[in-house]
Amino acid sequence: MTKMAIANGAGCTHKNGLRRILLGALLVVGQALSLAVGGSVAAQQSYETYYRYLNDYPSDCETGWTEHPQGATHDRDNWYITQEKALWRIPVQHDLKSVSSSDPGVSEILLDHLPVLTKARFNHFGDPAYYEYGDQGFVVVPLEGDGGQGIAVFRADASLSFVTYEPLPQAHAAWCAVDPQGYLYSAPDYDFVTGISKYHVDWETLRYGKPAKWLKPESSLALSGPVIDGLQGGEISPDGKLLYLSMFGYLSFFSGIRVYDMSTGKLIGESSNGSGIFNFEIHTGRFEVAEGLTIWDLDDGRAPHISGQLHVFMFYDDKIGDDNAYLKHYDGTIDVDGIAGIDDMRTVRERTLIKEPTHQFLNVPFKTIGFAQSNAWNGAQINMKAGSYPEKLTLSKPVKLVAKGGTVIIGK
Ligand SMILES: [Ca+2]
Ligand SMILES: [Ca+2]
Ligand SMILES: [Ca+2]
Repeated sequence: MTKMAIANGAGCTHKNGLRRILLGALLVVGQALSLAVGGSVAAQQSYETYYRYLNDYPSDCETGWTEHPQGATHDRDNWYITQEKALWRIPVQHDLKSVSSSDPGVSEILLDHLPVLTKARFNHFGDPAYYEYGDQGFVVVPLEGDGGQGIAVFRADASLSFVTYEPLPQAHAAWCAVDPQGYLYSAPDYDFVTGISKYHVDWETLRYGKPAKWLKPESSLALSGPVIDGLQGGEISPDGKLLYLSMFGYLSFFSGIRVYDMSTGKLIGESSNGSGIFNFEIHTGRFEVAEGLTIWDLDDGRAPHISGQLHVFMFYDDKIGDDNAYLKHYDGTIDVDGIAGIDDMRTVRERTLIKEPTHQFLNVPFKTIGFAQSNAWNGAQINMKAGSYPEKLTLSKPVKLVAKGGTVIIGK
């Protein structure tokens, strides 16, 4: 009998803390159960992975920001949401289901009210990104138009004041993302995408003025796996290791989220449609469209009805008023419950496939830690409900094991 007393409860968001607990957990298991974990495991990459579908909120919703929503980013306390011709700043405590530009704390700026951009014939904001340099926060917004593509920079405060823009040598600019070092990424097109472009940003001069040139192309990153089409959104995880891309493909028939390793460009996972843990349910037949995304840890309960870390937009035009939008939420956790859990993925699939397309997923825990691990991504957290798990466990992935609500006993 092995008693496991591993990091209890509270989610750990600091990567150093996570790494420490992770190694601690592996050490405990390795010593106590003499499992073949050793060097190969330590050498495996651990990521910030967000792939467990939680819910849609808002769901099938029509309000101020939902006509052609394009994507989002955030600072510590606010959402920044783009529509084709608008940029919103919405406090995190505000219910996204009902938003008006006259609500307290909400700001909105319209593309058509920015003559510098309309003169340059830009007509479309894409999925934005946020970066803080010194004490100044910036929202960078990809621009598309009849005169070419660009990147616009706005101050991330209540004024949303426009700083400057610079043309981008790309055929399209549906999204941009910024990594922890301040490099900006975008895709050169939205169909037939096999890699992403990287740009150096001169944040220092952006902070102090309106420089003529502040973007400089760097070498691009090739992506492995199937060619992408209908690419709409991109985001880099806060640890800088993973690239999350959202797309709705008519050529490839793939719509949803793909996740790539930023150091190798290797595809490490993709969502499924209507089933599974990484569920991105989308009905392209009824013109549902995947849009941009952001990664923001909202497990602290500040955002009404929203939790998780990965948040992805989808919308469709129901022909009545504004488009109806969904915001899908994901985290990096798998629950295990030795009594009420399931140990057969087919069960999950059958249970979800017979359901009407309500964008809901029957999120049931797994029965065994081993089965949870086989469905976990590197870096995932496995929450074990207190109790006995009479299984022979071999850990082969860098996962974080957390005992929830009491003692967990493995192997007897
Ligand atoms: Ca778009
Ligand atoms: Ca974004
Ligand atoms: Ca509508």
